[in-house]
Amino acid sequence: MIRFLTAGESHGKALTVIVEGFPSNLKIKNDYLNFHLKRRQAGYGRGLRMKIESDTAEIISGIRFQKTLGSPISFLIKNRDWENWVERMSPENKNPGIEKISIPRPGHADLVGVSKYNFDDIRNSIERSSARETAARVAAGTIARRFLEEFGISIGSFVESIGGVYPKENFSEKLFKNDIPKNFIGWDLSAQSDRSEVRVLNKEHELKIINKIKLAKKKGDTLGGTFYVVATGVPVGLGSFVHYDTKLDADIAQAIMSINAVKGVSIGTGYEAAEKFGSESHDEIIFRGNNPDKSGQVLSRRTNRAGGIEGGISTGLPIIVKGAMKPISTLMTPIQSVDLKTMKAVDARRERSDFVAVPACAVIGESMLAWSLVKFFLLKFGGDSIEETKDNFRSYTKKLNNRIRKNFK
Ligand code: EPS
Repeated sequence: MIRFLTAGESHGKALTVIVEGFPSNLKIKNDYLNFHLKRRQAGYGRGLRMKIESDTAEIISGIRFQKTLGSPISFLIKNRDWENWVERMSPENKNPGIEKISIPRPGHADLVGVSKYNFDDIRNSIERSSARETAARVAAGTIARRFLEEFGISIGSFVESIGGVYPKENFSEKLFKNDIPKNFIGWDLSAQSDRSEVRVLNKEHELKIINKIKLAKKKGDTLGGTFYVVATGVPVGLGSFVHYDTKLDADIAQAIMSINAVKGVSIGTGYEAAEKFGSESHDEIIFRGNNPDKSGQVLSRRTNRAGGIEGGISTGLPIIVKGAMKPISTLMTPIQSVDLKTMKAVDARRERSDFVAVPACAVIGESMLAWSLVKFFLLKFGGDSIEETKDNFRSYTKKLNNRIRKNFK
């Protein structure tokens, strides 16, 4: 079973990650990790912090000569901003005069954090609840992504909307219709969206969104949005219907929902399906005859409204996940809060933050989806070395079609 653990405060010395359970001999280069870490930092609407940080993962263990060893992999991602916080974040208490924060921001973890952990300073809540932690997740998720590539599984994402600004033509419609080019891979989406400042697929849409963000900034306000993460090449049979916690869609939903500020997740047509007739919602099963698809399958679906998962199990079609991120909760024109020192109504506290982080959220979504897929992939195919996993994978996929035919003869 793979697992990862992250540690680190937003303005502490560094973030650390321990990643466990990957087979040996998986090739991975430091540049590849840093490339994906950098993608998470981009996007119009981020705050000044992203000008300070330049995330790179220092490999501490588990990788030798650009290959995994099968032992725990660990990384260190330094917080450059720490230099400005040495005293405020010190593990020692040499300067008791440091100001304590007593005004919680609505929507942030400030108030629930001090309530739960019995803190006398909101700073203690702010630090670990910060989305800075997601840099560590991207490092872990990038190992997962690299692993999936070995099996032809590719992941990409795009932003669908920010502040309610949707595109005229929504690429998700094409995905649901299964009307995508034959050699389309998930990464194609990111290759295109990474060129946009807000990670959308269309220039006109980008301009409209940037104008909306400018308006939010002018008002001292923030915005959220929606994004899609798509994985192609996923074999039939990841996940299971036997238990609530073995369902692939349930695990993916948890993985995406765990990203800071995400309030909604759906798979395939999701909420839209709830408004339709069954005949408009389900995907007709088709037999491809002697014309198997890329994964060698002869049975498929005409459309992909299910988003690549039926009964908690992958169908072999692209996995389509949508996430909804609420607006950032630090507002430069604040809404009302209560000062915990005086218990009087006051404006919420302002502090440096982002105006929009949906583009980054989509990149983190890629890592979380990769993680979830590898979890189920290794449960099914196992292996202590990547070579062993490949043998198991090939033997399953090669025999899949024949098994079905034989069983029903
Ligand atoms: C965050 C607040 C901002 C963001 C931060 C998440 O940080 P700061 O308070 O230092 O300006 O920039 O995100 C990151 C640092 C990051 O790497 O994504 C928050 O309150 O969640």
